[in-house]
Amino acid sequence: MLNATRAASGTIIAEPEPIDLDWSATALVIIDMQRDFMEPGGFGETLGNDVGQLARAVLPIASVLMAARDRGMLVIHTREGHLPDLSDAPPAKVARGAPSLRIGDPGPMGRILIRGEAGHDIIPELYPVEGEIVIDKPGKGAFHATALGDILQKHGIDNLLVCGVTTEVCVNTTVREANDRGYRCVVISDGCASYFPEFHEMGLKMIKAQGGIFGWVADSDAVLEAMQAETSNSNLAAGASR
Ligand code: C5J
Repeated sequence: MLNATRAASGTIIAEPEPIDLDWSATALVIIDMQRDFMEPGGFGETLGNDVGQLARAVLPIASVLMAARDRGMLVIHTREGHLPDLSDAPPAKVARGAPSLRIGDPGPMGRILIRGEAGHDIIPELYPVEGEIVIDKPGKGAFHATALGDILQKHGIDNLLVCGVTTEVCVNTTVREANDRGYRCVVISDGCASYFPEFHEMGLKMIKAQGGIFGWVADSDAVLEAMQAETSNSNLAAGASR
């Protein structure tokens, strides 16, 4: 249940402390909600993971995504993956671990973690709509070898609401990259998930520890409350000036 009084000015009730954002300079970044990580037969499962652990993030992300679309916020989806010839895949990444299938091998959803294959695409529940930006990234961080920085700068973005999978890998790496570039990141706790629940918890703690060394953490309800409060304030201000 949302409580608009708790976030009367559009401030997000976050940890380690509330954060007041300029919402016109805020984007929603959804990290790697791809079939390859979320569904059986993809990259995540070939590494030996229980992909069912990630499903809990879908509904919270969907609710924030809907609110972001309603208010015309910049929405960016990312996808981790590689070119079909693997020219952008470091051999050290392809060779790592002992997966049942390696990056580029044929699997039930097409070649594992390869752009254009069914497994590489975003899950239907969160599929991008026209106008939303999709960043294809070869690394764990969304800034490495992509145009994300230029796109954010072009749109005048200073703040990022970040969610997706997995908390301790691509979400954490992206938040650290963004923090070093001067962005304020609010990580949506229930909009992230890991194959390892304890890594999810620690991944969030690492972000908000030491006074928010990499960013802020808030749940989806707190983000929605703040969005709703800010919209009400804007509508009131528009009404008063008529
Ligand atoms: C991983 C990701 N875990 N999106 N990728 O390899 O977190």
